Amino acid sequence: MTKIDRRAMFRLVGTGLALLPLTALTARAARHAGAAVTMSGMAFAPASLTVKAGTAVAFMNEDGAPHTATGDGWDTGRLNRGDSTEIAFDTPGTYAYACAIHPSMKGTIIVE
Ligand SMILES: [Cu+2]
Repeated sequence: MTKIDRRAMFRLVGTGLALLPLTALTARAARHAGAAVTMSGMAFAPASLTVKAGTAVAFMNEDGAPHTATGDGWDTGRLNRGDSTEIAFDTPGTYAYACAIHPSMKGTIIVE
């Protein structure tokens, strides 16, 4: 009985530790939240956005047509009118992206 209780406690501690990095990531993203890119008139606005590392960028579709913001290794998925998705940019660099449905729609996120 004592053994089982100890193991259960161990599992709880393990679960808590596993959640820590996720919490830290969420807190960091929230600190710089507020940047947004609008999909409107078949274009991303602003087409080029500069943010600090750790910023969560919200992509919001205001068009009748569905759009995505699709970069190298990241993707908002299909967003219909009124939908939005946040992508966190943690590493400095220049991130080009396009709409997977309308490839002529292009944008860039610059992370400093
Ligand atoms: Cu599109």
